[in-house]
Amino acid sequence: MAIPENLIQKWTKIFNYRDTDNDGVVRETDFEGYTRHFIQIYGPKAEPVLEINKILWGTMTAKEYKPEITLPEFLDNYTYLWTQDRCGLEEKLKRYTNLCFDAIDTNGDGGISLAEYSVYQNSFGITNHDYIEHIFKQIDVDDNGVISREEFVGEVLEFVLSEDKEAIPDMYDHHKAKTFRK
Ligand SMILES: [Ca+2]
Ligand SMILES: [Ca+2]
Ligand SMILES: [Ca+2]
Repeated sequence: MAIPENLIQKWTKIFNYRDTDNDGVVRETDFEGYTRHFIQIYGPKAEPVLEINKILWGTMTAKEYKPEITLPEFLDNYTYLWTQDRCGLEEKLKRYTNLCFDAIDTNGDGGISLAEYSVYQNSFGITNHDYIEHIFKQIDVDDNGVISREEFVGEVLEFVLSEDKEAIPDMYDHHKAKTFRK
């Protein structure tokens, strides 16, 4: 089954977003470091994310366990999952995004404000406020100034799994994160 070109482009962005040192390889240790950093920012509330991230690593390497993967391997694995086990992949991503939502919503009011979303982006070195606001506004589908759980989980899943060209194209775009201006 041929994979739509725009899905391949989005998955490539996800890989590059994870390959923070740009050497063409994502390692499980990088992945864990990223999650530990998340826990440092958000405390015990974020600890379940470490567990689900281990499961997600299993997803990224799909067919057999590997401590590191390259872009072609990653695309191959996601192609396999997208065609053979899309429901399983969707289920894991849903658990992951729900746990992330709980952590990012630091005041626990059930919504992510722009300030809370900025803390989240800043914690991964993304400090371009124009970019952060640009993505925030697109995830806030009903435009009420707050990202609800449904909006957050829905938009991330749409980015990863949907062929829909309307899915937020800049969400995991490291280049745009640096260069985007209003
Ligand atoms: Ca790397
Ligand atoms: Ca909140
Ligand atoms: Ca909203």
